Amino acid sequence: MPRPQSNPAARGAATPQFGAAVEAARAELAAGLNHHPARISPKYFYDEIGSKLFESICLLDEYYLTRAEAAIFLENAGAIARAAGQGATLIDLGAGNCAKAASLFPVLNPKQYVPVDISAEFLRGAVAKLQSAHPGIPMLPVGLDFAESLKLPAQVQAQNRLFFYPGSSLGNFTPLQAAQFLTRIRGACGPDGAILIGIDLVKDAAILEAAYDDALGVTAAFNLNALRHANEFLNSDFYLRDWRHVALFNTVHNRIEMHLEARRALTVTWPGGARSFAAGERIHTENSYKYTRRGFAELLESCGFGDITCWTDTAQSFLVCHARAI
Ligand code: AVI
Repeated sequence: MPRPQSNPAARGAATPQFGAAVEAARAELAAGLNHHPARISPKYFYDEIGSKLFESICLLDEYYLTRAEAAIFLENAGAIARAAGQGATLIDLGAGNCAKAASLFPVLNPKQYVPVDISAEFLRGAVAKLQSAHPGIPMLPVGLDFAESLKLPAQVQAQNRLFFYPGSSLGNFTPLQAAQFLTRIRGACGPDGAILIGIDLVKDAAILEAAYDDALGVTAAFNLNALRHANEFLNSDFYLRDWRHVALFNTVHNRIEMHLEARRALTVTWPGGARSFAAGERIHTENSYKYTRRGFAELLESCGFGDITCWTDTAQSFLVCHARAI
């Protein structure tokens, strides 16, 4: 399952260590490679190199998502403030370096800021800096794999919760997983909570495919890095030059699919396993679902949200929605 819960660019590097977590990762990788078609979870993009590559992706001309979302926040600050109100408990899912939420502090004036990410360790540094810049906002960093559970500590205020989930990270879930996740957020909202969420919109396939297959080859390197990372965990012998990055828009499912395609017939081996690939055979590494404006509002409604206000950028490429728990 994808783990879009963290701000991947800022997530602490996952390096193989000892213990049950590594054994679980090895088992997951081996099972994925033995699957037909083969697959590797997108979480293996994000080691130290992969996180830096994702940061670079966000700067690329072709990857419009980050800029479009930032423009929406900037151009609609007043309307967002009116919809969300002041003094919320701002719960930032996948906060990473907390930069996106911090840019909204002047707009939202949160009463409490709760950055949530898989690594509490990583959050602490970002929060320490942020806290000295905003001494009046109590901050409570929470280390939590929130794709698994949204059980927040008791110190998180129950009233006026605003869940913040930007960056189209929801798009890395299947629609079913997305609905389950949104329903869980709805449950954690309490009676007067809300969500502020960013999602990428369906558009011309050429624009989407360029966003996931840039001219500089940064996304190709990001994708191939999953093999390098898999080698570290699994002790496998993926030779990266044997693989080619493929990004295509699947119009049936409205999703960008990323794959790695074998350039020749080859066999990958690891302790206790092996998988042969024909030339042209692929490993599926990521889905990034795109929504229509109406489809996304319907999804929010089906998960217990209402009173939905959405904003888009001038090119109508990206959507930010505020929706209340009803
Ligand atoms: C993290 N996530 C929202 C990105 C996306 O657009 O699906 C991951 C990504 N994959 C390739 N480029 C960016």
